[in-house]
Amino acid sequence: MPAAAPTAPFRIVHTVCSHDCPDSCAVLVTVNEEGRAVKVEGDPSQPVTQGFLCGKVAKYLDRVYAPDRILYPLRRKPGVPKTTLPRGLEQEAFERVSWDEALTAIAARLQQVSLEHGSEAILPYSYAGTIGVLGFGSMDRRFFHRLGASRLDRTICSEAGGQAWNLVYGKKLGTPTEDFRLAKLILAWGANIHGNNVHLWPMIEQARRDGARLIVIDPYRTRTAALADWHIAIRPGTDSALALGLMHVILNEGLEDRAYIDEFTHGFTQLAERAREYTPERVAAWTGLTPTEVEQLAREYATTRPAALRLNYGTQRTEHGGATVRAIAMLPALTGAWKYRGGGAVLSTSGAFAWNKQAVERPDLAQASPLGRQSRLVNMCELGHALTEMGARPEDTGPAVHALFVYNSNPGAVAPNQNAVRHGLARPDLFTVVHELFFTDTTDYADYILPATTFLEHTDIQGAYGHYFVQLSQQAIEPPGEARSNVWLFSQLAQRMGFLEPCFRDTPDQIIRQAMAIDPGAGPGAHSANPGMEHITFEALQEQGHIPLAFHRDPQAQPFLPFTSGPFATPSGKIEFYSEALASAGLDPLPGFVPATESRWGEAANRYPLEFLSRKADNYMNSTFANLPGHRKMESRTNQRLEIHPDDAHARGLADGDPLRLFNDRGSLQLTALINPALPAGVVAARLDWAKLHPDGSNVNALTSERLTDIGRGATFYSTLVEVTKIEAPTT
Ligand SMILES: Nc1nc2c(c(=O)[nH]1)N[C@H]1C(S)=C(S)[C@@H](COP(=O)(O)OP(=O)(O)OC[C@H]3O[C@@H](n4cnc5c(=O)[nH]c(N)nc54)[C@H](O)[C@@H]3O)O[C@H]1N2
Ligand SMILES: Nc1nc2c(c(=O)[nH]1)N[C@H]1C(S)=C(S)[C@@H](COP(=O)(O)OP(=O)(O)OC[C@H]3O[C@@H](n4cnc5c(=O)[nH]c(N)nc54)[C@H](O)[C@@H]3O)O[C@H]1N2
Ligand code: SF4
Ligand SMILES: [Mo]
Repeated sequence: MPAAAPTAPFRIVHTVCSHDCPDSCAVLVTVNEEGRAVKVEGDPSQPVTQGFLCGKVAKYLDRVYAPDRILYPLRRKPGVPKTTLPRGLEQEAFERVSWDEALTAIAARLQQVSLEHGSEAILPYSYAGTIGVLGFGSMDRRFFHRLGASRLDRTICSEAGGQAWNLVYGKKLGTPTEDFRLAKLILAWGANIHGNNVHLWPMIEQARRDGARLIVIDPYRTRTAALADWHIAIRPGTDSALALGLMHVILNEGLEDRAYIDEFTHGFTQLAERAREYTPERVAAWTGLTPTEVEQLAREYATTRPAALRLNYGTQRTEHGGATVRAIAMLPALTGAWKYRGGGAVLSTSGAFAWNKQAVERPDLAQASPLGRQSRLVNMCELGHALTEMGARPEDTGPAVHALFVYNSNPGAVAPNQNAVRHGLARPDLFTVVHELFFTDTTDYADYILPATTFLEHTDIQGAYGHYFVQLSQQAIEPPGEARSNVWLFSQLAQRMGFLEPCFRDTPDQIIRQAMAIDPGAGPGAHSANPGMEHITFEALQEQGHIPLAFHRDPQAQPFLPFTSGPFATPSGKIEFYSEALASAGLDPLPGFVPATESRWGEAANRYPLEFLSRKADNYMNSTFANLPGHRKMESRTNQRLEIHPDDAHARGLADGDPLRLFNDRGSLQLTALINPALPAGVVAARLDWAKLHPDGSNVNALTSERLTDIGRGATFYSTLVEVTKIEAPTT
């Protein structure tokens, strides 16, 4: 769908960055008369994008036109074993086939697996290669529902925090990003703003020019932490103790907002009783702060107005991440910070977008599948288990996995317990299809590799988890080679499978209208029927690119103050300090601190005494971009380094630059030491990268576990214990 008629030598197309980032930038793509994209820039008219892109997407044409992009469908050559392939030589393990051959063969194999083992033996594996509504989950979901494949529980990122937030507030809404400008105190809690949410930064800068203070709570000294007025280098996984300690001080000193609490919250008495246990002294012992710091932070937070809390997902990648997010999320309800424009909190804004998921994903198609019902759920954090020992646990139901269909994800790099994952991927009897743009840690194990598109090459519609704009991403250029979008792929595959339902022939424009609940029979100019989008038409989006949700249309005249008028979408209709739902699930109805199994207080710390943060790179997107030389250069300071406190390094005879082995029971990894006095003692950190770019072919996820969080069954990347030994020279 071309955006504008190619009359001028150049045309500018409104797209949306579809990478998994809260900012969801409006990206203007300049396309020349040969149809080649020659420039990408942030749209100056989008109030959050404000005309700039992050460092990684500013260089996006390096990705679109990368010489190593996969351009054609490929099939594994007969007899070539499944193993990690040397970079640059991947092509040799595969042979080019036509789309038709590939689709026919894949459909036949899926049918065969379904007949022999049952349709649940097929497992889709996808996450957030694109977060566009269509690309993230539309035709693919229809396809797998109709097929009766196992359903994937997409928990790897935000389920613990998301569910925890919803237990307190009922809906993922928060302070608008633009309103952070008005704050007098900004608390960035487990939030790497420069790295992961850079469009919040100009708002913070403006607030600071007007006298605001920035406090960062993060065990790691991020660029944001280094620029803060106060960096609190808390020990990983102890944030709930700190949040309860703050409550303790706030209540002791009468700094809470009684009127707000009485009107809008549930369970205050029980919470107050719980908070009484968390004296600054006890909290200090767990968190590594001093008691005075706990008191100072509490007073500053409770007495500064407006106080804005940017809680990102860092704290919930820990074993008790659910309780942690609940505890932190309660703070603005205790102090009434929500009442002031520029105050409150934001974890995610995604709850504001009421897409018509039923129409887009068609879960009802499961009835027509061989199972005649919804299939089993497989937790994506347990991929290693699912591929190697399905059936070994009492809770496992259904057959072993015999076919794996990967798209929008690179589990060979990003999934925990990498050695188990790879062991599974290497199974010769496992049929694996990967829809990708590059030869990744996962494509090395594929039977078929299919070429995928970038957001410049397909049409999509997108909300955001960091702002309140609906945006249309128009196709700017033709896909290179034979790259095809997710929607196209699953539509074609459905035809090959003989699925006759008309929804498998829907075009992207039709699915966009379905997502927006625009009556398919209505002509041009018909409005969305989704709450908050009633003023939006498809044509207006084509013209304007981005349109704010109804409540955010005129922020000057009508600022959006979330959680200032009830009832809320919780069982009690109030903000829940105390959760009956958790109590009836046998969980603690109140937030509390419990040390992680893999923490300095755990039994395993005798053997593996160091707490390991396997962090994201500021200039990659999880594993995306790590193959591009320009992006790698921006990460050169910490490439394949283990950051370690001087005391911990000294105890192991390590000097800066020494080669070392990082290990635990699950795996090991060679890195070199980077002495970092800003880390808390006992905490080490290394970055997520492609495994195949490490000398020994493993990345940080060789160390992480499949243990799940307390709430939401999410991933616990940041609750990992390790030990380090010096090695003489790296072996490859
Ligand atoms: N540049 C860049 N941007 C990204 C991504 C990327 O990989 N690179 N990833 C995207 C994705 S998938 C997501 S989900 C979002 C998430 O964005 P964030 O939630 O910000 O994700 P993280 O970087 O995992 O964690 C944020 C910070 O939490 C810190 N942290 C770790 N453990 C703890 C803890 O126990 N307590 C506290 N207080 N802090 C802790 C980490 O050191 C990190 O600096 O960002 C997105 N944006
Ligand atoms: N140790 C450690 N591990 C982590 C994390 C961490 O902080 N530390 N973070 C975790 C988090 S929060 C997340 S969200 C996950 C992220 O896990 P993933 O969602 O798997 O993220 P990426 O590594 O970005 O891989 C996405 C892949 O999708 C491909 N892709 C992009 N667009 C498309 C498309 O349109 N179609 C298809 N078919 N493919 C496309 C990209 O090329 C890329 O290889 O990683 C998790 N893993
Ligand atoms: S990754 Fe985030 S900051 Fe960068 S362009 Fe995309 S949405 Fe914007
Ligand atoms: Mo994520």
